[in-house]
Amino acid sequence: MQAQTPPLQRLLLTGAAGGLGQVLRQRLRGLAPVLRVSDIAGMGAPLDAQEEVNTCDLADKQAVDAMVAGCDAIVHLGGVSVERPFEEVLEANIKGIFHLYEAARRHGVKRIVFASSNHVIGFYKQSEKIDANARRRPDGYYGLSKSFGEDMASFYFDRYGIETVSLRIGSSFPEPKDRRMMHSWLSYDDLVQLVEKSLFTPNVGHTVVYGASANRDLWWDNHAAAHLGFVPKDSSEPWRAQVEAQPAPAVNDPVAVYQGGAFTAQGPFGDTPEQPA
Ligand code: NAI
Ligand code: 15L
Repeated sequence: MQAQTPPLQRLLLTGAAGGLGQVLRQRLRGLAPVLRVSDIAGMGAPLDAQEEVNTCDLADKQAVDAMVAGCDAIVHLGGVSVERPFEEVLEANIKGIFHLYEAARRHGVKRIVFASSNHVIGFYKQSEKIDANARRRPDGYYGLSKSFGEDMASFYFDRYGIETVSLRIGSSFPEPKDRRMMHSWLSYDDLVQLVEKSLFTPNVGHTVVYGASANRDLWWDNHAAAHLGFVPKDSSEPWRAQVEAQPAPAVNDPVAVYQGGAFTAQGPFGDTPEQPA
């Protein structure tokens, strides 16, 4: 039998004001006696006596240090979550993840669940099936920042023993919105299962796992993360008729060609009034 991970005392959730943060703020309650929720945006009052609310800009090293102090595990969702000019991504995602891991090292955090993204591998074609060992092919500055985050996780495990599960989340929304998401959709219930397994499975080292539900035509093979025991329960199939009633994109449209969809065609920034830096 595998050893159990020690029980958590204080769990930190970053990005708690965002779309997935609002879901996990509710659904991770009870995993630790204290849930500390953090974001640069307002989160309102604590939901209950077990919750601590912390406002923090991930670009501010001292503030991140204070945010992490006293926590023993982190679910890191905070940061820029779409393609944006490099300077914005640099502050929140690249400097931000450095500040987070440095604070984790200083304060003895042993486990991080990092919201990476499918945009780390966005330039693979939709006709390809890949696993976690496939060479990364980021599809923009945002994808590059997530790729950097995965390398940060790998380094901090090798050097300091801090374990991370990097979740290459597909598209986690209440329902799949288009044809691409029929492949990439991750239900909220499956997201919660994945986060819980990522927090409590012993000996994960640095594990990379794709976050998708049990959709019919998956692009991603999770055999390299089988030790997590993630078994998605949902599927995009119930939305197929509704989604396929939408007009189909042209066959050479990036949304129909690449796994990263429209992200592969965004930018450059700063060259035209339509794409300001
Ligand atoms: P979101 O954009 O709704 O939430 C991100 C949160 O990070 C926001 O509340 C924002 O205020 C906060 N944030 C931004 N800059 C910050 C800074 N400098 N300091 C502190 N907080 C800052 O994104 P969503 O959809 O909730 O995604 C959560 C995480 O999961 C993100 O890291 C995103 O990249 C990742 N992800 C999400 C996917 C999805 O389908 N929802 C797919 C792949 C990855
Ligand atoms: C992401 O990484 C984004 O954070 C999310 O908003 C979606 O765009 C998702 O990828 C996706 O690829 O559908």
